[in-house]
Parts: sequence; structure tokens; C-alpha cells
Amino acid sequence: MHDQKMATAVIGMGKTGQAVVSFLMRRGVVCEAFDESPVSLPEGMDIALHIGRLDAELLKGFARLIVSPGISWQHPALVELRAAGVPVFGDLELFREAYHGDLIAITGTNGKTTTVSLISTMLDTLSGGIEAGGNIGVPMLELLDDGDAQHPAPRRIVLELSSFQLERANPIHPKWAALLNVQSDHADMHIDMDAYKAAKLRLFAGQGEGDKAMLPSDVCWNALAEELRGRGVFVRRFGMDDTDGRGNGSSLDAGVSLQRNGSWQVFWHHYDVLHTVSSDELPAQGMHQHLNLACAAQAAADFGISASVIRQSLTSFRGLPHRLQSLGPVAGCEWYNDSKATNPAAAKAALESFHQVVWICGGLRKGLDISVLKDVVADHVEHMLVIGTDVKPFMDLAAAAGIQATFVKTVEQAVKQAVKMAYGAPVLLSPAAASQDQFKNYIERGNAFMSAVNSLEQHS
Ligand code: UMA
Repeated sequence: MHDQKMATAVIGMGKTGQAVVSFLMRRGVVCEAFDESPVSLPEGMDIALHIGRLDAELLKGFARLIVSPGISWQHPALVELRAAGVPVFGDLELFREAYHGDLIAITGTNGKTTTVSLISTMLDTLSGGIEAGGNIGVPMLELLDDGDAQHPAPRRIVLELSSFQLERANPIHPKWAALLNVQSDHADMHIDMDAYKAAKLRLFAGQGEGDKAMLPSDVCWNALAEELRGRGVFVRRFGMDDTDGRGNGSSLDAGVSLQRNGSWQVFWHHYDVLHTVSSDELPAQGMHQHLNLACAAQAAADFGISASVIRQSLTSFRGLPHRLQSLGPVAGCEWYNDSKATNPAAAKAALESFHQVVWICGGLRKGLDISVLKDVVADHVEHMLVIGTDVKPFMDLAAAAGIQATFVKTVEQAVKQAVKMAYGAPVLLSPAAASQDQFKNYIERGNAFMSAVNSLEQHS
């Protein structure tokens, strides 16, 4: 029997919780596991497991709590425990305490995984390489082992950080940090938009002299840029440069630069030298994705990666699955899987990449306002096919935009309907909503879409 007062309670036993327990056990820290749903522990994880609603009284007996990102910070038991002065953190706090190598950290509502993946590919060409983890799917503590001679701690790590991870740790100290954007999302998990934004901005709270911060070019970030400069942080800005292709005349460090003929280039700087790649050379599609590419290119250049390596990485990067992923022509239509678009801003960016589409949308709205899509729907959508449970807001959106919509419930039905009505227009699954009403996650939803499209091919 151990003394609970000395033990750590690990709350949530998904990927994160299991990595936390392994990490703590390797360091001889006693822990107990908690989860509100029935779960089983992996073989060899020999610790007490409590299943059921979190009990603040029981948890008050522990020295500290490490809570998984998917459990709301506003969970009544966690609010009570914090108010009682119990140390409550997430896995990022343990990472912060243990890791002392170079850290690159990326946050933002949309585009994080693409940016992190590319940074990881490009910086892996450096001596000592790089490891990637965090929200991208590899728990960050799995990247740290005991640092013995055979398994030294990684020299560089790039982390994808969600607002949930950032809100439950003391300020981290990334050498290079980027905020890609802050758009409406997770309204069901944060008190309000300000709280969501504040969580994201914690990314920069520990930065100082000699560190680099990348911020979007929007004026709303100017005050933060000034504050960071005041602390000695080297601030970079990225975004869309519409100075008619005179990228060099732009005050931006990186981004996409619009050309007079309507095409654009991705650009970044190596010291003062401008580098560009034409969007025609990039297999990954959509200007929103190209902004992420520019941000990754700037990170790589700041770590000394040559322009030729960056260019090679950008022109061979086909984009990640479920992000405006082209499925090619099937049954006379072009099909695009953008299942990762789980919020309105992501769907807007995808819709803007097309002239006119048949749009498959809907799912779990997470309390987000989708009426903001009215104009983009009116301009870019031929017909809406609505799936999922939160039907009314999508039907209301169609009515407001003056577009016809059909409720089809499932992805499979949507694909069957789309092929009948597309008449050569592309078909885009970009739900603007989460998937958990019908699927485990956006990956399962995207896979269901792709297999429905593939089965058209077999039947045609
Ligand atoms: N649980 C409770 N009570 C609750 C909620 C959950 O007990 O109120 C339990 C569940 O029963 C389950 C466990 O907590 O057993 C799940 O914990 P989790 O949801 O934190 O999931 P993990 O498997 O640990 O995955 C988390 C991230 N999930 C979330 O932030 C929701 C993963 O990001 C991340 O890849 C992983 O850690 C490794 O770092 C996923 C995600 O959807 C991809 N992220 C959001 C997004 O990108 O929009 C932020």
C-alpha cells in the first residue's frame, strides 16, 4: 500500500494518460489512474484504476493531478480541486519539467498538423534530427525516455499544442513558436472565445531574449508582437501579401504572395534573402494550406535549412490525409476529402479553394455559429448535402445563402446523391462540424467517405 498523499492521480486513460503513467512509473513516481468510462490498462501497467465520475473528495488526497486534454478544464471536480489548491496540470507540465533541448511549438485552430509535419520533415535533415509529438497524435512524453547513453533525449522536438494542452501547464519556453490562427472552435470546452484565445497565447508566455515568435499578419496581433519584442523576442509575421507579387517589398517574413494573373507564390526569407515557390509546383492544394507551408518553410530557414531542401520538401509534400485530399476523378466527378474541417473556419478555407462545389457538410456543431459561412456558401456552393445530427443550423444556413440543401443523414447517402447532382462540379466533404455524432473521429469519417467514393468506381 502506498501513501496517497505522495502519489499522482492520472486522470483520463486514453493515449495521454497511458503515456503519463509510463513516464511517471519509469521515474519511480507512484500513481493511480482514473477514467469516467470503462477502460482497461495495457499489459504490465500494474496500478490502481478507478472508473466512474471524478470524485473531488477522493482526489484531494493526491499530491498532484495530471489531466488528459480531452477532459474539460471546467469539469466541476477539477474546478473544485484547483480552488482547494490541489496542483492540477496536464502532460505538457511534465514535459516542460523534463525536457531541456530545443523546442519548436506550434498552435492555432487550423493547420497545426500540416505545419508540424513539414517542419519535422525538413529539420530531420539536420544532424541529430527532430522528433514530433503532442496533439499530432504521439503523446509528447513518449518522446522522452530516461536519457541514458543509448537513448539520449532528442536534441530537437516539435510539438503540436492544442489550447487544452497549453491551458494546463506553466509557461513553456519554445525557441521557435508559431500561432497560425485563432478561429471559432471548441466552444463546448472553453468558457468563451477569450478564454480559448488566452489558452493559445500561453504558447509565448515563457519566451524571451533570442527566441523567435511567428504571428499572423492581422493587425489584431500587433500589440502582442510589440509586447514580445519588448521582451527581446525576435518576431516574425506571416500572411497574404497582395502587393502584386512584389514579395520583396512586403513587410512580411513569410506567406503567400498574390500575382497579377491571380496565381500566387509561397515565400519565406533566409536572413534578408527572399525565396519563393510557385503554387503551381505544390501538390498540396488550397491557399490556406500554402500559408502553413510558408510558416513551416520560415521555421526551417531559421534553423539553417537551405532553400533547396525547403523547396524540395514543399514541392514533394502531397498534403496530409483528410485535409483537402484529392481523391481524383471517380464516376465523372472530382472528389475531395476534407474531413478534418471540424469547424466553420476550416470549411470556409476549403470552399474558397473552389469555384463551385457540391458541399457535403454537417455533424456535431460543438456550439459553434455556422451562419458565418453564409457568404462563402452563396458564392461557392451549388448544392448542400447535410449529414449528421445537428441538421437545423445547416438547413438554416442554406436558406440564408439561397442554396438548395438536402438532408441525407449518412456519408454514404451523401456520396450517392452527390454523383447524381454534381454534373461535373467537384464534390467536397468539408463538414464544418465534429464527427463524434456518427464516428469515432474525423479519420473514421474521412475513411467512410473515401470508401463510399471508391465503391462508386467499382459499380460504374
Ligand atoms: N475522459 C473522461 N472524462 C471526460 C472526457 C474524457 O474520463 O470528461 C476519458 C475518456 O473516457 C478517455 C480519455 O479520457 O478514456 C481520453 O482522453 P483524451 O480525450 O484527452 O484523449 P487522448 O487519447 O489522451 O488524446 C489526446 C488528444 N485528444 C484531445 O485533445 C481530445 C489527442 O488530440 C492527442 O493526439 C493525444 O492526446 C496525444 O497528445 C486529438 C484531438 O482531437 C487528435 N485534439 C483536438 C483537436 O485537434 O481539435 C484538440
